Amino acid sequence: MKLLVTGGAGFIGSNFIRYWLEKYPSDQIITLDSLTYAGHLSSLSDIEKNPNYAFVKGDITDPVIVDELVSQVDTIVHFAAESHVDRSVKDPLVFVKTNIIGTQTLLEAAKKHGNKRFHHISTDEVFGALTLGTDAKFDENTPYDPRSPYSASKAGSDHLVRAYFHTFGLPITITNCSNNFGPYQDTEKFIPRMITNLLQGEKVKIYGDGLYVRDWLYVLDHCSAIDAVLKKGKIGDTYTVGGLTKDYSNLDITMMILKMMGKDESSIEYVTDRPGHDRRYAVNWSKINKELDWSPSADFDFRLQETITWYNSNQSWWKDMKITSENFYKNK
Ligand code: NAD
Ligand code: TDX
Repeated sequence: MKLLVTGGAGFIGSNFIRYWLEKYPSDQIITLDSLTYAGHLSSLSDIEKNPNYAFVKGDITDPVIVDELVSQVDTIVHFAAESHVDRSVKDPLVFVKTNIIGTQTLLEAAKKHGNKRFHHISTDEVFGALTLGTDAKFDENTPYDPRSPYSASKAGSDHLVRAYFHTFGLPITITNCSNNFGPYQDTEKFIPRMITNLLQGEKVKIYGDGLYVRDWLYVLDHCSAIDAVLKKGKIGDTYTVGGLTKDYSNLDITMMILKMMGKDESSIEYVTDRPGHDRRYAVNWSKINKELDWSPSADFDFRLQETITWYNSNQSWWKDMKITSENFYKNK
């Protein structure tokens, strides 16, 4: 296969490229990434000399570069996005540009060049929020109810991807997954922010009462889910992907990390809540489990400990970005 991976210098994209080239070493990957604040070439430094890998710096909203690259591949795996909810509260416009116009630019090129296979990476946040203390979960039939500029722009991109399937017969699939964690995640996100704060002797910052619930998916499990959908997924279909079977609040996760890092509750600082903060996400992943035989590979606690070890051993990877992310939080 020859793949165009958008957003390959980001968290999940870089993990996906590494996963794919290890598993399918004769496949070829071109990645298109504009290297925003969230794009880090250092996440791909072990891959840059691989003859089956090429990096192109460019924007997914640029039809010229997108057209040229799409013409060279058979499959597009679309990760590139503005992905941080807090940033979407501060500056929604760039989310509309990248997430909606960028996706449409890619879809148009895929259509023009003979209906190329298109896999779109999306989020469970398009489904809105669930009530705390219930067993309700998001699945493929949950109505859309996005509540932040980020999730609204991702919802818009999902609708466009489905529209190109119904209107033009573009061979698409979509995955809507939960919160990823693991190596190479930017320190602006919850789990790496907590770990790196503690490694630097700082307190962790908990929004509001800390009783918000997310479903946590180990990033390489997400990559294997995308692999299953690309190889065996039904064209036109959506798959919801999650990692947990029970609820953990942000505070529960904080307590686990504090314990694993030999700290206690005195390292917690409660800070102002996020506006419009979604209370609870939970994902029913039984469709991808039954139809494509996918499931998460290990327990959450095991992967969390591995992630802490990775951040401890790779401080040079995150030291500079930590300054950028904490500056963002100071000025938001
Ligand atoms: P990220 O923010 O770490 O990386 C995004 C990458 O896209 C960066 O390398 C950035 O430079 C690039 N990019 C941004 N705008 C671009 C543009 N206009 N043109 C070209 N490149 C551009 O994001 P991530 O966490 O790796 O998320 C990847 C995808 O997965 C996104 O579509 C996101 O919505 C989705 N997703 C993420 C999570 C999560 O927990 N991280 C969960 C569900 C879905
Ligand atoms: O310092 C913090 N303190 C805190 O309490 C940060 C950074 C976050 N939080 C809370 C907010 C959320 O309840 O932790 C939870 C997770 O926050 P984020 O890491 O910002 O993730 P979230 O907003 O849930 O969105 C993530 O998962 C779904 C990704 O950033 C999205 O791209 C993805 O679609």
